[in-house]
Order: sequence, then structure tokens, then C-alpha cells
Amino acid sequence: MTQIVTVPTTPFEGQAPGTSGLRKKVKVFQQPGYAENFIQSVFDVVQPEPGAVLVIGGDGRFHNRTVIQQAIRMAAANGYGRVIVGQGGILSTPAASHVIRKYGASGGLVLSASHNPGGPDEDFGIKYNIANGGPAPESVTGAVHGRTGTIDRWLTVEADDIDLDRIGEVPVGAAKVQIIDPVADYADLMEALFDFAAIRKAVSSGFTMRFDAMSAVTGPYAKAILEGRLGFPAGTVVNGEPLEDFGGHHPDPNLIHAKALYDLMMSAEAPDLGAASDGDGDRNLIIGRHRFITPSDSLAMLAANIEIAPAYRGRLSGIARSMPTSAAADRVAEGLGVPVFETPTGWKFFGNLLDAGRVTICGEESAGTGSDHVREKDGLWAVLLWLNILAVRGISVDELAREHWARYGRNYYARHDYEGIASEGAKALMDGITARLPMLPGSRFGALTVGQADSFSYTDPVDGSVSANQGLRVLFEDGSRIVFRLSGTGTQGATLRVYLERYEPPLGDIDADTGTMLQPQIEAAEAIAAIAQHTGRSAPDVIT
Ligand code: VG1
Ligand code: CO
Repeated sequence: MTQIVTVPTTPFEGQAPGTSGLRKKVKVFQQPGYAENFIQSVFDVVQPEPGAVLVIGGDGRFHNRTVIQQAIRMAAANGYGRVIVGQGGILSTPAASHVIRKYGASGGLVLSASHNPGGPDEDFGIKYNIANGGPAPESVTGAVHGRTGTIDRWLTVEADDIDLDRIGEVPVGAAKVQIIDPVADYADLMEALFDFAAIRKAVSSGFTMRFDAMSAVTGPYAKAILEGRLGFPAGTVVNGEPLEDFGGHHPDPNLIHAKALYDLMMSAEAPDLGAASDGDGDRNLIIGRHRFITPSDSLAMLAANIEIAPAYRGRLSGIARSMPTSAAADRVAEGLGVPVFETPTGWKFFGNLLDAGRVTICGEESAGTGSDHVREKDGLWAVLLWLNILAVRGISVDELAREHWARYGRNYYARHDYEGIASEGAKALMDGITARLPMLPGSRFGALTVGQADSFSYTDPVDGSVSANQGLRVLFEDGSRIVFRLSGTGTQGATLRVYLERYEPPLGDIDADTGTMLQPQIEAAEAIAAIAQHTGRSAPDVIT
């Protein structure tokens, strides 16, 4: 009988999971007992059945291995019978979701701060996923946060660190710890979903791509699938070695942090497809030769064509998007006669809809797309679906986009981020808009007249749970809109996100410059929110 060790502790302030788990600076996580308190709070809330299976993996960032070793001992002390860990402590977020589902685990710990930078002075994070493979819903994260406020002990066993790099099984306390190949199960799943033969044929006929793994977790996955199984030449995947500090970059696949890829795709040497993924492998960036596809458009275009992929033939049941995501997908849903759901930001809100079979594909404007194959967004999945569609249809990304807009019209879309602003200023800005909401309908801003203004509240159609205060919406009579939200993933100060959208019908101006098209909404946002005054910034830090 292994001795279970009870370690006394006291609560830490602020262990509230945000949009996607608890994210803090590494230095915060390095305080003795900090990670342990949070992990124990999770175990206290979910109360695993004796012998339950737990999956642990992360994006390989700095501090990953330290927390994994500790989490393994704690899992053993808390009654888990088997702990499945990705080799090297690696599991991309979608791969972790798949492994949880495939092996019937009761849940998993995903160690990641996603697109946030890594290293001793940067960010770390812990997220708990439930048995369906998806992020824990608010009922669980709320209870975990509550528990972190009263916790007075955590449990562990006396055991040495194990070799995370050797595949196989080792005992820790009374638990069996299984180190698995982090890529194989996921690669098999992808091969079961898509027409790899068609993609291979396109590759051998000269289809070219570049995949930028941004020195983050998708490198090994992309190499195994794109170069290994699909036959793209070696070197197609760049920055393919996961690094603890992502090479000092932000592993955020947008036009700022993946600028080298963007520049290539706009140049004369551009391959057919350019793609990238984020720190933990759940986001995707899609750029065709001379054609950037916004994530909102990507969701709509993938939904419109998803039935080309073998695993989705004849079974698109519905589409879900987060509220700030553009309504481009709604037009596809309308065209195809399937329902569309509008959820709050964060993948946890898609779980019930996916479990109930009410939607097949979902997405967010923040470069996240996914389907019912797992319960997380999935970067490589989106890239492979694009490849499958392009290979079968034999058209370019640009042609597909133009054809799509000519049929459905185009939702011009941009997100303006004001990062690391003072929390008081951010709060004052949001409070100011909230106070004005009842007066806004009927107000004019340039040529725009407000039709409706509210704070978005979501009632889950499956379990009836209500999530209020999920962003402030200003909807104009011409169908355009502005959404204001504060980020729930940042680790310093506050980040304001301003989402801007305007629709052009098929016969309208569908090939214009996005910034120009959104100028009236940008001016209205400033007039409504006094952004410059509250943030002290005259322009956004990042436009995506
Ligand atoms: C951001 C995105 C949101 C996404 C979340 C987690 O949240 O806006 O759409 O689900 O990150 O993505 P926020 O609260 O900062 O706006 V990931 O790839 O960081 O796990
Ligand atoms: Co991510």
C-alpha cells in the first residue's frame, strides 16, 4: 500500500479559470503549492472514481515537465488508476481531447497558455477537460475556483520523477503511468476523416504548401501527417521543433506573428497554401496564394464544403459560432437549410451542442475551427479539411473565396486589440458603454443608426444554463455591428477586443479593402466607447 502524503496549504488569490483555463505568468506558477492547489481543487471537485483514467499533456512550454511530474504523483494520490501522458509531456490540445475520448478517460489536464509566449518570464496555464474531451463547462470551472478559495491540503505520493521521454508503462504509487506516442492516435483519426488519397494525388501533381508550426506543439504532428502520410516534401513544415520558449516569439498564427508566412504567400514564390498553428495546436491560419482568409470566412467556407470530406458526407447537422465571429457562417447555414447557434466566446460552450449532435462544425473568429471529431478546436484538422476540399475540387483558395462571396456575399470583418491596458481604464470603458446601452437605439453615428444594443447573454439550448455578460453588442440598422469584450486569457492588465463587421451582398463591393470598408464602424466604435481616452492608445496594438 503506497503511503499518501497530505501537504498542508493555504489558498492563493485569483485562481479563477478564464476563457480557457487558469493562465498566469510562469513566476506565479512557480510559487510553492500554486499549481498543486489548483490541481487538487480540480480533483476535489471532480472526485474521480477509484481507478479512473486521467490524461496529461501540454504544449511543451517552459515549466511543462515540472508540473506534469507533480500532477502524476497527485493523480496517483487522488485515486486515479491510470495516467496517460504524451511522450515528452507533449499533447496538442486537440490530440489531448482525442486521447481522452479514445481511451475512455474521466478527464484530462491540458497544460498550455496557447498563443501566449513561453519561457521563464512568460506564460503558463492549466486547463481541465471533462470525459467528452472538451473544456470543463462553467459549472465545473466555477466550482474549482470556489474550491481554490478554501483549500487547506493537497495530496501526493512519495515517488521520484519518471522518464517522460520513454514510451511504456511505469508505476507511480498505486497508479500505472503510461507514456504514449503523442502523434499516432491523432494522425490515425485525421486519416479516418479525410480523403488522404485525393490529397496525395494533388501533391504528386504539384500542389505545394508551407506549414509554419511556430516552434510550438504542432511540429511533430504536421511533419508526421503532411510530410509523412501525405507526401509533401521535407521542409514543407517550417519551425517544426517544439521549443520551450517558442524561439522567443508569440506562437499566435495571425498576420502579425506569422508575418514571414504572410509575406511568402503574397510574393511571387507563394505555394498554393500557407498555414500555421498556435502554441497548443488548436488554432489555424489559412492563406492562399495572394489571398488571406479570415477565420470567420474560413468557418463559412469549410461549412459550405465539409460534405466533400468522407467522414462528413451527408451529415452536416448544424453550425455553431461564437457571438463575435462574423455572420458569414449564418448565410451558409441558411443556404443549406441547417440551424446555426451563436455561443459566448470559448470552446467550452460548443461541447453540449456537439454532444447532442446538433452541430457538426463550429468556429471562432480567433482562428479556431473544429468539428464533432473532438471537443476542442483543431488547427491541423482545419488545414486538412482545406486540403481535402482544394484537392477534390481542383481550385485555388482565391477561386474558392471569390466563388463563395459571389454566392453568399461577404462579411468584412476585423478585430482590434488593445493589449495590456490598465484594468481600471478597461473597466471604466465597459461600464461607460453598459450605461449607454439603453440610450443607443436610434442614435446616429455618421451614416450608421443603432438598431439594437445589449449585453450578450446565452442560454444553452441543451442544458438551459445561462451565461450572462458575454460581450457588449451594438447592432446597426444596415446589418453591420460592433462588439466590445475584455479578454479572458491575458495574464497582465486587461485586453480590450473590438470586433467590427459589415455585410456586402453578392452584387455589392465584394473585393475591397477591409479597413476602408469598416471605417464607419471604426469611427462609431470610438464615438461610443471613447477608446483613446480610456486606454491611452490612439490605435490598436493588433489588428486581425
Ligand atoms: C481568446 C479568443 C477565444 C478563444 C480563447 C482560447 O479568448 O478570443 O476565441 O477561445 O482565446 O483560445 P479571449 O478571452 O482572450 O478573447 V486558445 O487557442 O488561447 O486556447
Ligand atoms: Co490555442
